[in-house]
Amino acid sequence: MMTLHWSPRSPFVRKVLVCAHELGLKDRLTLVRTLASTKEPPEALMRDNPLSKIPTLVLDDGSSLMDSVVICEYLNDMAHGDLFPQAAGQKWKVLRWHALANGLMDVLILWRHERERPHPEAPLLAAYAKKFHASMSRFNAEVPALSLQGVDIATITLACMLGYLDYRYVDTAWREGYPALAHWFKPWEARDSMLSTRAVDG
Ligand SMILES: N[C@@H](CCC(=O)N[C@@H](CS)C(=O)NCC(=O)O)C(=O)O
Repeated sequence: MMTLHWSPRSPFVRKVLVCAHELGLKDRLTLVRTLASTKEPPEALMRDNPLSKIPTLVLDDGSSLMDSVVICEYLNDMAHGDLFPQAAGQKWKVLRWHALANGLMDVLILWRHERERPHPEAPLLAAYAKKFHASMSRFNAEVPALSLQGVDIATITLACMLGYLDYRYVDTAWREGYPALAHWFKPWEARDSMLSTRAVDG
């Protein structure tokens, strides 16, 4: 059994859970609810991950792995899965899309922190919005190529990023601005792995 520092709201944790689900490993994970407060890093989490970030996976021997993509690759190897294609033609395509989707998730977290501050910095808000729209436009334009991809670390991360928009960024009305991407997301929303890991408050 492996223990995952978990929150129902984190898109990075969701990415790990969706991978585990798709790989048939979800019952091998014990979830511990961990509040990764940025201002008050919890001791219990810091013992397993000095960066105080979730997801963090604690293995049977007490050692731990951090950063969602590392955890996902570990699970993929354990299950002999194919979420990380190795053939050169696929590998760099998938790692690039993963980096874009994951990087956009980072931007969304920073943007949210900024906009919830009592006095947000206008230039920062504008820069986050600019990066958001540029990245979304890029994905929207690449939907024809994305549609040829199956279930892999890139498409899972992109789906979790879009799921996070539906949770925290409803105000962006992203489906109206990026209809091809919205169409791409439809079958993803209906997957068991996505339905059983939806973000909830609490
Ligand atoms: N690069 C990390 C990002 C994880 C991350 O930012 N997690 C957030 C929650 S969504 C967190 O733990 N924040 C607490 C902190 O940074 O203090 C990954 O991919 O796992």
